[in-house]
Amino acid sequence: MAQLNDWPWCHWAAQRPQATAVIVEQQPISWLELQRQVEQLAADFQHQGVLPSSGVALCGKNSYPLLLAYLALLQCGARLLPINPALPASMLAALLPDLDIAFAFSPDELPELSSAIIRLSPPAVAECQLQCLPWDAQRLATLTLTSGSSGLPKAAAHSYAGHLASAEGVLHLMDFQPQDRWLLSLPLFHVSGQGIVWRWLAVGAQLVVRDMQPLADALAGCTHASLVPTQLWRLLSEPMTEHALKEVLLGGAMIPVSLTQQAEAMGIRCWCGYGLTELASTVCAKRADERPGVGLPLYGREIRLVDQEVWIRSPSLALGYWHQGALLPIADEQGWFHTRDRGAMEQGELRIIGRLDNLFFSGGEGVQPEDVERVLAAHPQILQVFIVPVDDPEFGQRPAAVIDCEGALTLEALLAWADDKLANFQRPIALFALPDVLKTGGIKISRRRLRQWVAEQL
Ligand code: 4YB
Repeated sequence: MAQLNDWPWCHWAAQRPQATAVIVEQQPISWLELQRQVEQLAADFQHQGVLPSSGVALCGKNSYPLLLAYLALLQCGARLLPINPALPASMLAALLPDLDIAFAFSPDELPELSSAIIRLSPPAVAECQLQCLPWDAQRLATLTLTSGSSGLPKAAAHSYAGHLASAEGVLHLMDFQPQDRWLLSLPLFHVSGQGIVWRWLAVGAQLVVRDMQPLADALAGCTHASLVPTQLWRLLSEPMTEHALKEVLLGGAMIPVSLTQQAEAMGIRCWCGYGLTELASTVCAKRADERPGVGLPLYGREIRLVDQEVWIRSPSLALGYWHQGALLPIADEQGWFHTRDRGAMEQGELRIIGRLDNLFFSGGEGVQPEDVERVLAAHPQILQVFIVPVDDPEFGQRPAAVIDCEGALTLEALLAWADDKLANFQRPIALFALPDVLKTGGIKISRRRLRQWVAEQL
């Protein structure tokens, strides 16, 4: 990894001006051209009032203009908050005032926002002069929203150094060279998308920005991609001809061994990762094998299990949660972040069992939804499955299943299939098809919203 003493795009523009930095659809853009476009946009944002440390929300689906705005706002020294365009206006109204957001920008359309927030306009044609801000790796750069299971999301604040430490850990394990191409396959408003960007910037490699539908086409010519398990399931179910794909980094949810085995059989090297927003993406990872774990901590990270809870210490840990102009502490006094994930060391590696907060009790028995999901996910028709508790006068709570599946599947058929695989208290009492309203463009389905939706169906 290069030692960066300048904005990464300026560093690579000086080192390798004509090398390809980005491929937009099929169109290559050199580092020199990228630097010119980023600086012009940064100057334009400055002209509209963005100052170092201004809070700026950046809203949109992945696109080249969104990537340019991400880099340009960094170069302004802004405190940048990427947001999911599908977030409801009511949530933004509740969230943004506490995050001290003064400006908002979207290359597409901005959602409804308070009138106190200044909307940045698309770049004007006239060129403005850039006020150069020196690169300082320790500067607070981004706020990334967590997908908290309850209440409002929290905003994990990372410096450039934190993002680069995250990149460095992954790059110690995976082979990613300047001539390689990583598809921007996950959203920039999620830490997994930003992880791709920072690995690209750390190496000076090529980033591919494309329409993601269908994924098999988007992957043409790409050597690397980050995928959540459902994306890889869908990809494997589409006809795929020749591909350049060398390595796929998986994460975000439990990764079935059967999935990586199928992908490996097609010549795709799979890496199983475990990452979190607060840690700027990947913490543990391993090359996929026959075991369900996520390997060991990457270079620079430490993990501990305390009463089954995973604790992490890492230079990629956020500086804190941003709230009303201050950073709230994120770690304990020794620097450990308590993840609320339940884990175990098995056969020399970490296995994630589930979220401590998801555990519920049914007739006195503890149900860890992820345990049941792991079993049901092996059903050949099921792409994705969630177990949520529903209130029950006799048992307190009982499990219901929500599935994303191919073809029709009844509860009876599922229970017959799972007959010898689940304990009685784990058997779902109801089955629902995952509704589109809950697929909100993020990489994850919110369990809180799932629970609410299921309660409404009963
Ligand atoms: C898991 C899990 C696992 C997370 N098993 N539960 O660059 C990457 O590392 C990447 C590549 C592909 C897809 C996603 C990623 C990520 O960054 C994922 C980061 C993430 O999901 N952050 S999060 O804040 O939204 O959620 C974190 C939680 O997700 C963890 O606390 C776990 O509960 C769960 N999780 N990886 C089982 N392999």
